[in-house]
Order: sequence, then structure tokens, then C-alpha cells
Amino acid sequence: MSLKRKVRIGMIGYKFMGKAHSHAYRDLPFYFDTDIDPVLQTIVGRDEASVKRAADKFGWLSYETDWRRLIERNDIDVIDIGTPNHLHADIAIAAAQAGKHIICEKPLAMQKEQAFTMWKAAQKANVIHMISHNYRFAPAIQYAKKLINDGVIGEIYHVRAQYLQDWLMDADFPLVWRLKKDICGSGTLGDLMAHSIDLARFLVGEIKEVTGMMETFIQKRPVEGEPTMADVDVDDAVAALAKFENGAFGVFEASRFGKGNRNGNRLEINGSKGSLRWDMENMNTLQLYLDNDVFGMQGFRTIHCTESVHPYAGAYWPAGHGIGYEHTFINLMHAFMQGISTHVNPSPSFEDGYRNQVVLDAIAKSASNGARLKIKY
Ligand code: 4PW
Repeated sequence: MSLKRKVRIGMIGYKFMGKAHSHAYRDLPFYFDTDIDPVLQTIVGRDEASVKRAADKFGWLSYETDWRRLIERNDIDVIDIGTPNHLHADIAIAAAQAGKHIICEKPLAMQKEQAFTMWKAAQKANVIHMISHNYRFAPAIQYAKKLINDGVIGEIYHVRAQYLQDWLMDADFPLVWRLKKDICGSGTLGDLMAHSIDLARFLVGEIKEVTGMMETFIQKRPVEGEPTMADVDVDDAVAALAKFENGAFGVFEASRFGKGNRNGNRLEINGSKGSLRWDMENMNTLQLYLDNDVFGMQGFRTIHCTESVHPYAGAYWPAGHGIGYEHTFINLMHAFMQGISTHVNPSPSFEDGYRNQVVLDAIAKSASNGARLKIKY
């Protein structure tokens, strides 16, 4: 019998993120030596037949059809929120008031005021809180952070980040929840650029000023299950310029119309002594250019971040055997469980989610009024 502390998870949502999170909880003890054993206690969804199927497939012990009932239960320690964005705040605040630890999908909220309330509720309840920016947990990103902190690329001048997908380019694709402002808050801005802003804040620092532009290329789409069309009221693409507190200059682009880019989440950072490049579609490698390489032999070198010196990589396979998208979630859940074990809040926290949301809101505001805006937290 395991002597590990059992942490009973209640997860709301069972689709894309529900699958990623379920898998992460299940595989975590397989790779990491922790003093916590996550228990897949209860999964929640409104449609009973579907949530029951998900419970069976993902290995949950039970299911519920009402998230409020989940939060009332005293056999649940953690609330995991993988619902559409408009429900994040109500669930997180209720979970905090019930003394549950919380992990929430991104973007944290519909707007910054809501994100602030969520952060403060979690802080007041003294529960562990995390936002699921999983890409931070790719070994190559964690290693880039170490190189930057060690001064390897020197003072940072530029960060440029793109997050491009192409799943929405068919005009017959229906008006799903990610295209309805009252449910998602924003389009590519909160769905994709939120990740780039998180990576930039993690690697480079706080943003102090932004301008933004947005575009909706297909303005009407079929309503799901009905023979009618309705307006798309969120962005298909967004671009933003940013200045960082440390003087760095940022260029960000996110789109669901980047043909051929299935999940093209990339960034490049240029410093006084070198540069770094990362691309999620080749996630185990990091490109590094160093100015002090031998003249004539300079160029971007490819670091395979699969050695034990690379954060998280050693938990998996021998060098050269890469990991995938799902492992970023395992690493994130490891940080979350460590946070619960030590009661030291891990990063990215709800505070990071709030700061991210402040930047996103400013980009949206700038896109609508054309102004260049200072970031005020
Ligand atoms: O990480 C990405 C997102 O934030 C995923 O690839 C899908 O696109 C799901 O939501 C966004």
C-alpha cells in the first residue's frame, strides 16, 4: 500500500484540456518521485452520457453533472477548471471559498477585474493556485530561462513571438464556443497570444506598454445544429507591439489563419551576446547563437534538450529520446503537486494569470481605439 499523501482531484470539463489534464495526473507518479499521489476522484460535465464515457476512458472513479455539487463535496481537495472561459471565475471563487486548491485553464478570466477577484479569493483562502500555461514546462523553455538568468545571451533587446494555427480557415466551420465573445472573452488573443505573453513574461520580464491590432476574416459562420448564420464577434488574428520594463522590445502575432501552421508556437529572443529560438513544432530543441563562438564558425547551434541537465528531461527517457505535448502538462502538474505538498505557491499562479490578462485587455483596447497604452497592474 502506498504511503504517499492522496490528493483527490475534481475536474470540470472533459474535452481537449480534460484529456490532457487526466493523462497528466495519471502519468505523473510514473515519472516523478513525489510524496503525493493524485487520485482521479470525480470528473464533471453537463451531458451525463458523455461525461460518463470520459470518466471510463480517462480512468476517473466517478462523475457529476453539476460543478456546484462537486465543490460542496468534502472528498475533493483540488478543483481543476477546464471549462469554457466564462465559467472560470464563478468556479474558481467558489472553489477557493470551499478551501480547495485550484488549477485553471488559460486565459484566467474574461477580463482583468474578474482575474483580479479570482487571484484575491485564492490568496485569501490560502489555497494553492495555478494557471495552466503548459508551454513554460517544455524542457527547452526551462533551459532557455536558465541561460537567460545566467547571462549567456546578455542584455535582452528583442522578443518576437508567433502563435499560429489554421483550423478555422474553412468558412463552413461552425460558430463553436471559442468564437463567441460572451463565452470566450476574446478569440486568438486569449486562446493563443496568452501563451506567448506568458512565455515572454517568464523569459524576459514584465510588459509596460502595448499597442494592438485585430482582424476577423470570416464574419459570419453557421450556427451549430441550425440552418442559420450568426456573427463572429471575436478576433481571428491579433498583432501587438510591446515595450518591457527592462527596455526590451516585443513583437507578437497570433492567428488561426496561418495556413500550414498546425500549432506553430514560436519565439526568438535577441540579446547583446547571443540569441535563442524555440518552436513548439520541434519542441525538444533550442537554437542558440553565441557571439563569442569562433569567427567563421558562428551560427545557430541546435541544443537537444533531452539530457539530464535539461529541466524535467531527466524524469523521462535516456538522452536523445524526446518527449511530447502531453509531457508539458505532466511537468506542470508536478509543479502543482509540489506546491500542494510544500504549501509554497508555484508559478504561473493566478497572479501571473491576472498580469497576463491586464496585458491582453490592453491589447484589445488598443485594437479598438488605436491608442498606445501603458500597463497598470
Ligand atoms: O495550447 C493551445 C491552446 O491554448 C492548444 O493547442 C489549443 O489551442 C487549445 O487551445 C489553444
